Amino acid sequence: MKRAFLVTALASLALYGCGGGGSDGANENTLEASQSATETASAAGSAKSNGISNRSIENGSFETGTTTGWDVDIDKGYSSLFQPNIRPAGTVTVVSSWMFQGATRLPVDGQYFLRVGTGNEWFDGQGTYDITASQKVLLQKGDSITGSSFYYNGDFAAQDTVWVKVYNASGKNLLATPWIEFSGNGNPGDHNSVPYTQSSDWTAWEWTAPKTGVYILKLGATTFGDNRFATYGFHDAISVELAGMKKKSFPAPQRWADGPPSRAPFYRH
Ligand SMILES: [Ca+2]
Repeated sequence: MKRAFLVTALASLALYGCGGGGSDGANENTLEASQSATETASAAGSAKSNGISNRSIENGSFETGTTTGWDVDIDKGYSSLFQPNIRPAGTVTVVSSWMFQGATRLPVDGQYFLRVGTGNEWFDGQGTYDITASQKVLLQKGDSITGSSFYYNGDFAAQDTVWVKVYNASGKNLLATPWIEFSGNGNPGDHNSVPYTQSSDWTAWEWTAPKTGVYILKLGATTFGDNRFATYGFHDAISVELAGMKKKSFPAPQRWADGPPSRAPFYRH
């Protein structure tokens, strides 16, 4: 346990500062199906043109080797132990592999994938912090966003969640959680079959737009409390399948017997 912590702590230090500011661009846009793509792009204001007008995800496989196309937003917390005291709560990083316990996960598409993780920051207090990579996307009714994700359970306490969530255009209303996992050590009732220091397999997920409009896809991590022992979510091959042009669907592996939990049960260090 101590060694694992040192490794993740060093990784955290090495990656410190890799994040970045940014915002979700909270423009309220309500679209009607009759609007043209041009009107839609205009209404989207500060959002990226390609993500809005083309019914597609920009850099959804992260093959630029960067987070181009994604808005990175990392909450900050206060640590009386470290300098500077005000520190990013986690990291958003493009990687080419993930090694754990002698095993390696590689991309499901191309050479790169995204890692969104909590930190080893020893925050004071009992705050909640989000680390996210977001992208606005125009979808017509019946279009689907698909992708693959896995996670590394890096905290023996259930203080971290990693997830894929879909919000409305303002970012205020959560519409769906296509994928979520959380840290912990197999506490009774949490259905968590991935033990501490292990990783899940790549899992395919999908969400279909119920109506035409602009949506925000967020790939995120949330941590609560001291923000020690980092947990990571990994994401790749994110794209839009246009309505009426869908590939043959395949059943995603069933991780949760009773469906994904709405939130993790929190246990403190
Ligand atoms: Ca990729």
